[in-house]
Amino acid sequence: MNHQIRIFHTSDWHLGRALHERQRDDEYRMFLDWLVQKIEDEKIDVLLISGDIFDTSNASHIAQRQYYNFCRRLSGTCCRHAVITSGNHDSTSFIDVPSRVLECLNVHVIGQARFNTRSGDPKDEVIVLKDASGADELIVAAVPFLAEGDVRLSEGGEDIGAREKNVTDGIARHYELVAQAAEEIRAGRDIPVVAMGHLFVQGGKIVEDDGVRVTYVGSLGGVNANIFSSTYDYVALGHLHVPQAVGDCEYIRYSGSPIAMGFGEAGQQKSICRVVFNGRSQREISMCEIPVFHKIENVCGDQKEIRSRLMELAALGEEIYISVIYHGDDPLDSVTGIIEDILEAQKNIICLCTKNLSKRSVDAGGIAYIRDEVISEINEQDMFIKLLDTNDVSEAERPELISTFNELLDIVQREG
Ligand SMILES: [Mn+2]
Repeated sequence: MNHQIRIFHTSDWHLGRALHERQRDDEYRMFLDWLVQKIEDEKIDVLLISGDIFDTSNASHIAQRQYYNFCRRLSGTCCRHAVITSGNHDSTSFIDVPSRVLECLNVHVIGQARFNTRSGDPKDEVIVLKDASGADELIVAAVPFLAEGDVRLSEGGEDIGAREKNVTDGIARHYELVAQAAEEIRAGRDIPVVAMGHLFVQGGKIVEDDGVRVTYVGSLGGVNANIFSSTYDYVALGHLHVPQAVGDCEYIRYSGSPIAMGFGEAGQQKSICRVVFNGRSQREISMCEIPVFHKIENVCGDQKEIRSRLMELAALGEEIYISVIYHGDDPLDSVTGIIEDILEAQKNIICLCTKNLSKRSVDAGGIAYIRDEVISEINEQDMFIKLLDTNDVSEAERPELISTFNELLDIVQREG
């Protein structure tokens, strides 16, 4: 008689993240309330969170409180275990430091990779979860985000291509070693092994303005899905914010972020992955849809179209964040005035971003912003690209510069 185990897989919460200058603590609170309730309603046994719990390495007090409160509330539900691994946005030590205390709540965390090319034991990244009677029920290969230094020794004088290959080979080796350790622990028993990961797997879909930060320059193509050995009965991924299976492997999945991270994700159905095992062989994967806790929308068109959509949104009465994208040919001043008059009168519409894509402005040198972008919401990498653009740095020179910049940034962020 097989034992049923019900799993929720989520990732990329980015607690503390703002949409432009707007804090989204209320949305996160509603999401976390919803999740606790959903876990109860669906009698979930295990929750997996595959990285990017926090948006930044020094999370705000509110974000931290939301995290710890959630862990505490979770321990009062039917969910027997949570496994949380870090993503590229998380501080590894911030995730690791409270591990002993969180163990008491049956929340297992892995911030820093537990082994690398020099030291450590792959078994330390394998977590064995027990059922109510104390028997092993699920084996989790809890691999956190792997930084370059976790998977390879640095070698001088290699070009970008060689460096990229060394990183992707190192990641593949890491997953293989954890798979071997998990297989040894399974020892032929009918217990599923689930891998976690926070990385870009080839073929993954991303959209513009979805808040995904490129992790290693050069490895934009990511690792191949075949690095996940047949040991793994499910692979719970984080990093990409669009919910998706990788290639045609239904069991290698990105859960996606629970709320839209930017206007590029407006209207996208967000979800949590639901995985039900009855032994290894019976596996059901389905999506649990997440409601929208705060509407966001891109309002595009010429003056007339924008105006009419704004009036429709005003009539809804519900608070909504919008981004206005103008495509018309009227002089900009008159359009801005009309939009601002409507927004002034309709308090439920909050405009966070406006872009001018009129033919006139594109001819005059590309996208012009009606209002300046807010510096605080441009990430470091984008800022560096802007600097390269401003200085007319050629495409040929860029990879080296970007790579060096990212290396420095990584050092600063790790130490900062
Ligand atoms: Mn993320």
